Formats: sequence, C-alpha cells, structure tokens
Amino acid sequence: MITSRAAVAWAAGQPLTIEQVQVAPPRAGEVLVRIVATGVCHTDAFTLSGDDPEGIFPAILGHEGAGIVEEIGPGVTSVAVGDHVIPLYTPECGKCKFCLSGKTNLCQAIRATQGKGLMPDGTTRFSVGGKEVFHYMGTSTFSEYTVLPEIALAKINKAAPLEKVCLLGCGVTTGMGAVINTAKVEPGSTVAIFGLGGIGLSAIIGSVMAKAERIIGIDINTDKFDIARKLGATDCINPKDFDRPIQDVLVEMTDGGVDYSFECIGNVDVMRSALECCHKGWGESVIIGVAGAGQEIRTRPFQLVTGRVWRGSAFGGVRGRSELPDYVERYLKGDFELDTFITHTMGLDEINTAFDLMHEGKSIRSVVIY
Ligand code: NAD
Ligand code: AHE
Ligand code: ZN
Ligand code: ZN
Repeated sequence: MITSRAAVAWAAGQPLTIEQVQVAPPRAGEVLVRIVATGVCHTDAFTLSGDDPEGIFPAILGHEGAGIVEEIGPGVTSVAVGDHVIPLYTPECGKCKFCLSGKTNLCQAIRATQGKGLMPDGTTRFSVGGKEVFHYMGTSTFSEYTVLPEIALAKINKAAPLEKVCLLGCGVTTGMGAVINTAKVEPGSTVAIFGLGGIGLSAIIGSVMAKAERIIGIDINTDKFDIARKLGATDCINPKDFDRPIQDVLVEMTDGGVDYSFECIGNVDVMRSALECCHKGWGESVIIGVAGAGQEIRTRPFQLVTGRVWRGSAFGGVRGRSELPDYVERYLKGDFELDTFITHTMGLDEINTAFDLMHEGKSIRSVVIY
C-alpha cells in the first residue's frame, strides 16, 4: 500500500476534496503510474454533475493525464519502470472482437468493469480510511498515483513534456481524430464546428490539417472566437445574433450546407442543428459531445433519406496504444501546438477552481501539475 494525494468526488454536485488515499499495489497485468499532470475535461464535470448514467461515487475522476511508470504487476511486459505513458480510457487489447475488426477503436476487453469503477478483476485499488473509492474511466488521473491495466497505457517518447501532452489523453486527440479518422475530411471541404472548447478547437486544428477550405466555428460565448481564429477558423458566429435557426443561417452561408459538422458541446438540440446544417446528398455530422441520462436526439428521417449522415466519435477514433504515440511525435515535430489550449495551470489543491473556470467559460484547458 502507498499513500497518494488525490481529489475525491464523494457525491454528485459536491466539490472535490483533497485526501490522502491508500493505493493498493498493481495486480497481474496492472501498472502503478505516477501522474505528473492532468487536464480537466468537460466530461469530468459532466460525471460530477450527476448527469452521467455511469456516474458512481465516491470516485477519483480524471482521464486526461500523463505520467511515469512507478511499478509493474506480475506478467506485465509492454511497459517498464520509468517509461513515460498516457493513460487510455479507450484501451487497446489487440485481441477482442472490436480490436480485431479493424473497424473501431472501441476495445471492449475491460469496458464492463471500467463502467462500474472497478479494475478488470472486479475490485478497486483505492480506499480512504478503509472505505472503498471507485476508479473512473479506468484512469483516475486526479490521483498522484493511479493503477491501470497494461492495455490502457500508451508508451510515449520521453522527450515529450508531460504537462502538455497530457492533453493528448483526451481533448486534443478527440477533436483532431474526429476530423481526420472519423469524418475523414477532404481538402477543400467546408466544415462547421459547434462548441469552441478544448474539443471544438482541436477539431479546428484537425480541419486545418485536413486542408478544409472553410472552417466555421459556432459558440454562444464570443470570448472563444479569438483563439478559434488563431487556430484556423475562417468564420465565427454566435447563434444568439440570429432570430432564426442556426442551421438555416449556415445553409445560406454555404450555398446549401456544409460538407462536415461536429457537435462538441453535448446539447441534443445543437446536435440536431449540426445535422441539419449539412449539405443535402452528402453532408456528414459527427457527434462528439456527451449528453446526460435521458437525453435523446431528434430530426426528421427525411434529413437522412436525403443523404445526410449522422455518426459519432469516441477518443477521435484513435487506437491508443498503436496510434497515440505518433500523435506525440507529431506534436514534438511541431505539426500542431498545445500551449494555446492551456489557459490555466494549478496545483491539485486548486482543482475545484478548474471546474469553476470551465463553467464560467473562462478556460479552454486547466492543467493540474502534481
Ligand atoms: P468545454 O466546456 O470546454 O466547451 C464547450 C463549449 O461549448 C463552450 O465554449 C461553450 O461556450 C459552448 N456551448 C455551450 N452551449 C452552447 C450552445 N448552445 N451553442 C453553442 N455553443 C455552446 O467542453 P469540452 O471539454 O470541449 O467538451 C465538449 C464536449 O465533448 C462535452 O460534452 C464532453 O463531455 C465531450 N467530450 C467527448 C469526447 C468523446 O470522446 N466523444 C471526448 C472529450 C469530450
Ligand atoms: N458514461 C457516459 C458515456 C460517456 C462517453 O460517451 N464517453 C466517451 C468519452 S468522453 C471523454 O471525455 C467515450 O469514450 N465513450 C465510449 C464509451 O465506451 O464510453 C454514458 O452516457 O453512459
Ligand atoms: Zn475527456
Ligand atoms: Zn480489444
């Protein structure tokens, strides 16, 4: 047993509290990782809010981290003590039906226990004063020390600054990957991106890489427009400036609709707008945002009959162990930057401020450095 500083979510809607958490040693196929830095993603806030049907408390949230292998459990062969790693909430076992399909990144080898806040053997490694605390998304990066299955670790280049590439553990990979892997945006495309937080701005970067000709950012917080333009948005619009549905505005602006749209908010009404602003015959809309329990999407089936496509994307369709290390290499080569995303850094003690800044619309990403 080791003791770790961690931010614990005791109940939905309550601030996190900093605790000395007992962390049990890694069992077979597991790895103890010292987290060096973690981003705070909107999905952490979503689960903390109580809207996540899989939300379970008490738990240690956090899924956008980077760290160093501290200890390996029996049978672990693919990582060693001292390796630099990014935890994967979408693991890659390489053996399950999903991994072998070649059609998806959604490895299901440990999905059932992960959704219950447990390690693959059905137990938790965390406790406070003898009370069990649950894992979250299989990663729990809001603890300085966390235990993960070996299949949920991407080994990365040691030259990469962990306090920056932690953002590749979720937000930046998700947005870029949704454009490049899921939608496969082609050069010359017109793209609409709804929601200009960490995910939407990363989708802008992906769209620039894909050589989209027109990249339209949409947000109700106009403070996000400067960064969006800096990263490559060609137009930025606020739905509140119009007295008609934003999809109508976009269809008019783009001579019939966009080739691709991305919903990066988690709002089912905006998901409808994102579908309906797509061009008749071929426009494709990708849902990235996560909506709360009980929420459902709606549109007229005619929208699909007439050729629009509705799809979704998790972790940008990226297979974490085999593909994420290359994202790190591309960052190191200067293909894209991460600094613009990191609007705030703080110690673990101030983690609740990261949630406040997000809700106030003042941050893109806060990074907690241990
Ligand atoms: P964020 O809070 O940083 O950004 C959300 C943005 O949406 C903000 O700029 C906000 O002003 C804007 N917004 C809110 N309501 C709006 C509206 N009605 N119209 C236009 N803009 C609006 O959040 P984030 O971290 O970028 O995450 C975005 C979403 O993506 C969340 O739902 C998150 O859970 C989800 N997410 C999904 C995946 C995945 O793999 N599918 C990965 C990461 C995050
Ligand atoms: N627990 C939620 C689902 C949340 C969700 O869709 N999560 C995304 C990642 S968000 C990262 O910020 C994901 O990977 N989904 C695929 C999966 O298997 O969870 C709910 O609604 O139940
Ligand atoms: Zn996330
Ligand atoms: Zn698998």
